[in-house]
Amino acid sequence: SPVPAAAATEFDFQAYMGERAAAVNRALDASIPADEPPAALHEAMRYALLAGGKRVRPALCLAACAVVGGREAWAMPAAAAVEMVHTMSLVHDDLPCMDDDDLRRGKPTCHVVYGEPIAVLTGDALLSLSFHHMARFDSYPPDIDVDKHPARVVRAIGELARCIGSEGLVAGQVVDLEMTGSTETVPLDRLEYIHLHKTAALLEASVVIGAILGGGSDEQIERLRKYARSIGLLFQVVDDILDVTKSSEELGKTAGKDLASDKTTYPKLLGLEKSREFAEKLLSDAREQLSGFDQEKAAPLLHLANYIAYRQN
Ligand code: GRG
Repeated sequence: SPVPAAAATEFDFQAYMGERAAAVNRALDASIPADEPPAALHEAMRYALLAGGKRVRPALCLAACAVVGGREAWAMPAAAAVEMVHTMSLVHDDLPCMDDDDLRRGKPTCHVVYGEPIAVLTGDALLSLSFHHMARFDSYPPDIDVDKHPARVVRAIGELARCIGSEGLVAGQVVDLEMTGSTETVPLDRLEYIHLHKTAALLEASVVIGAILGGGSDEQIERLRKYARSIGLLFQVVDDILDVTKSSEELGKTAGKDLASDKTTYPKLLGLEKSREFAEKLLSDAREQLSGFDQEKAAPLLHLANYIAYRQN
């Protein structure tokens, strides 16, 4: 293994995530006025954004900033921004014209509570706010390098925009929608395209912009980009595996729901064993990208990868 066992045991991952989530939640809470008009819009934005969620993307952003030697506070506006983008993508994904879901993060979805027009506009406003929040100078602490930081912010904003637009998240959603309702099995390369765009692209942006704002070198940024793409795909492969194993446990059968349903998954295309092997390969690829960094500073990213690989739901 490229990572010493000691680094893997002496790190309190739960405490790490809890502290980051609390700090990010404070930044998100402060970013949207509770009592300014239009009240319905700000209320809906706060409802969607402060509804819980694991805050994995902000944690990745802060950890990437730290691994290249930056202070986490330099990347906090970006960490808040990636959660705003993630949340708006969920709000739009839940709409009746897309996935038509009534529940999200254990609560009624935004359009169920506020109506469809407000839910669409809540997503639009959160997307705009993400860039506004990163661009405004007063989001940053006083110890940023005033000569270098503005250029890093511009680069980070460009990176985020690219990863979520028609080359990234939105592209993944469009191709996924094209596949929905089709009775044909999605080929493996198409399935991978969907996951790399719909899920991995925002994880990639989170990590890359954290590293940019932390002052990472181009080489460090590209290594972290590869790390993020591996864990992004891993996230979905594990999701597919859990879908099968969880539903087979619930049903008390060996054949799970997704092996029988129309949705194309990795277990359906590769079988459960090969899917698990693929997940192991993605995890080891991700860990390998971290091997050149200071191991103590890389511990959060290592544990985030392990968490994505070994989570139970
Ligand atoms: C980004 C401009 C723009 C538009 C959005 C609707 C849409 C276009 C994209 C849908 C993207 C989507 C729903 C991707 C799935 C992402 C995913 C893996 C969600 C689950 O993430 P977790 O487990 O959730 O991190 P929590 O609730 O913990 O944050």
